Amino acid sequence: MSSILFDIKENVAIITLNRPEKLNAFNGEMSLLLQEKLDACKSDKVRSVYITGMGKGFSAGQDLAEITDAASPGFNVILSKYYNPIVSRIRKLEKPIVAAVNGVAAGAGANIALCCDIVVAAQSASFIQAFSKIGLIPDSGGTYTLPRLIGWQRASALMMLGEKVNATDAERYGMIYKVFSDDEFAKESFNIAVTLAGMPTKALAYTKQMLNISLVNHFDEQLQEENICQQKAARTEDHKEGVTAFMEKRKPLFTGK
Ligand code: LHQ
Repeated sequence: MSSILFDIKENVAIITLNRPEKLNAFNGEMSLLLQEKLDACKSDKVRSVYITGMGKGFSAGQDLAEITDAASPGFNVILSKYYNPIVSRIRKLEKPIVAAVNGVAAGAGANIALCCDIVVAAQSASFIQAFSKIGLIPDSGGTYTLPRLIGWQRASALMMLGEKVNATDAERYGMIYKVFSDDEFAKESFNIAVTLAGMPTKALAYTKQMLNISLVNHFDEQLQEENICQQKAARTEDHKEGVTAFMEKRKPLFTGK
């Protein structure tokens, strides 16, 4: 069985991290497969992406057995070939990505989830910046993403102490968007991805692009970028359809064009 499952339903690409006996910890093969599947999401058939974990965890981050193995490629290769290309693809993909955190998300597993566009969690899920417990620093973009999500102080404490944050607190901190009860989680989280897949795909891609650059731009630069991007959005068929549908008092039918 592959360590990454991939399917497309209702224009949603469903990516399932699939090493449940290891809480979906990543080995090299799995990291490369995830990159491959994220690339497959560029297809026009895909209008949103849903990433979740098989079994009781989302992902426990790096498979620690792999880094202690004599054949381990070393940390430089692990970061530059395995993890950084994953989070970079997630931020650059021109489609909205939902991380549906079904259980524990630790280390790189947490930071991969947190860089997705919408992060939701089951009530029993949790998030751990586990790195300090093994003498490492938060990677996979965690030192960039977490302080921006929850503020410097909370991020600093969580990264240094390596404490587990439950889903309710994660929502309260603004680390994630919403928590669903364990019973409702699969349905409700997938509904978000289906809703996104029926929305104006290009406008969502431009929104994502604007959010990405807002992290580094000054206000005036951002206003200019918004102006340029809004003109691109205005040229899409979905913009025309949205306005026409509003005027005709009917539901819009967006095609992603
Ligand atoms: C695991 C793992 C795991 C292997 C659970 N590996 N087997 C690192 C290095 C290099 C460069 C790049 O960057 C990185 C990025 C990173 O991600 S570093 C951080 C790596 N992750 C961790 O340190 C987390 C380690 N795991 C845990 O602390 C716990 O397992 C958590 C808190 C995630 C879950 O605890 P429990 O719910 O109590 O589950 P468990 O500990 O009993 O785990 C279940 C099984 O999964 C168990 O196997 P077993 O055969 O005993 O049933 C664990 O050994 C295995 N597992 N995480 N990362």
